[in-house]
Amino acid sequence: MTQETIKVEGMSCMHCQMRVKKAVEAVEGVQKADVNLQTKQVTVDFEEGKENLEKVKDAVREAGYEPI
Ligand SMILES: [Cu+2]
Repeated sequence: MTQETIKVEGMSCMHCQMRVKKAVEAVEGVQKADVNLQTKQVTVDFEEGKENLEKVKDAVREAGYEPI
């Protein structure tokens, strides 16, 4: 398992937090996503060999938030 962390702008409440979590966890190769509303950090656990941060960022954008 490989862990990566990105920052996401635009989340303001628990609803946003859940939306981002669900969007990221729907990406192929993602085992788990932890979204921290305070630090704006999204910690993503990938299956070995299936790391794809670009797809994660696309999913975040599609959900209506801004990955940085
Ligand atoms: Cu919200």
